[in-house]
Amino acid sequence: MSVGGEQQSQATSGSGAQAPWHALVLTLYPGMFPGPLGAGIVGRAVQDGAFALDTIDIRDFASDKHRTVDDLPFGGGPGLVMKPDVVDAALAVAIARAPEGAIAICLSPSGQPFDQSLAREFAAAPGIVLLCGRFEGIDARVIEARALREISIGDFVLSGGEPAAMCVIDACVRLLPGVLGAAESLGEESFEDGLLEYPHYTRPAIWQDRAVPAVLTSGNHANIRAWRREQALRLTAERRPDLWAKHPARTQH
Ligand code: 9WO
Repeated sequence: MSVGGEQQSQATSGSGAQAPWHALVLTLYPGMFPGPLGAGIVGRAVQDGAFALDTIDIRDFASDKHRTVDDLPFGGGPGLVMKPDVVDAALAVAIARAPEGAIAICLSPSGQPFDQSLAREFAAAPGIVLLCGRFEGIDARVIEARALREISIGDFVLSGGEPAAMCVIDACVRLLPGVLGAAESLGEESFEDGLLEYPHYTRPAIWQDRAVPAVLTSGNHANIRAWRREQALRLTAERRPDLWAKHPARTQH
C-alpha cells in the first residue's frame, strides 16, 4: 500500500463561509481532535464554519504491511525516531490539501517561542499545517527539507506535539474575524498591549470578609480605567521582567 490519507482523514467543519481559515493537523492520534477545541468559543467557530479543523493520520503513509512509522536513532540512544519518508509523504498531502500560502509548523520545545504576535501572523495566513511528533522526535531532515517553522509553547517537554498544536490553534482561531462576540472582544485583553491582565472581580462585593477594590464600585470610569492600567503595569513589572523590558511604558514608571 502506498500513499492513502485522503479516505481516512476526518474533517470537522461548518457549512457557512467559503474558504475559511484552515488548521490541518498531522498526528499519529487523530482521535485526540477536536478534543478541547470542540468546546466553547472555538467549538462554536468550527460549527459556524468560521474555520476548518482537519486531521491527517501519519500512519496512513507508512509503506510496509506493519505500518511502521518509527525506527532506531542513528548514533544510538533511547527511543525511536519518526521516519522521514513517512512524515514527508503525509506532509505532501497536507500541503496540497491546505490553502495556498498556509504556514507549515512543527511543534517542538526547541522552536521559536509562541506568543501573541505569532498568533496574529498565523491567523492572518490562509491557514496552518501542524506536524505533531511522538516518540523521541522527528528525523531532522524532513523538517529542514520542508522548511517547517519550529514553534515552542514553553520550556517543558510533552509526550507529543498535539497539546501544543491545540494551544496554537486556539490562540489563532479567537483572532479570526467574527469568532469573538462583542462581549468577549479583544482590546483591553492581556498581551494585546504587551501587558499582563488586571485582576477581575464580580459579585458579591464582600466575599469571605474580602471587599472588592473600592474604585471598582465608585462608578468613576476614568478612575477605573487608570486603576486597571496601574495594576496591569505593576503585575507585569513584578512577574514578567522579560515583557516589562520590551514595554514602552517602562521608562515612565
Ligand atoms: C523533544 C525535545 C526535548 C528536548 C529538546 C528538544 C526536543 N525536541 C523534541 C521533540 O520534537 N519531540 C517530539 C514532539 C517528539 C516527542 C514529543 N514532542 C514534544 C513536543 N514534546 N514537547 C513538545 C513541545 C512542543 C511545543 N512546545 C513545548 C513542547
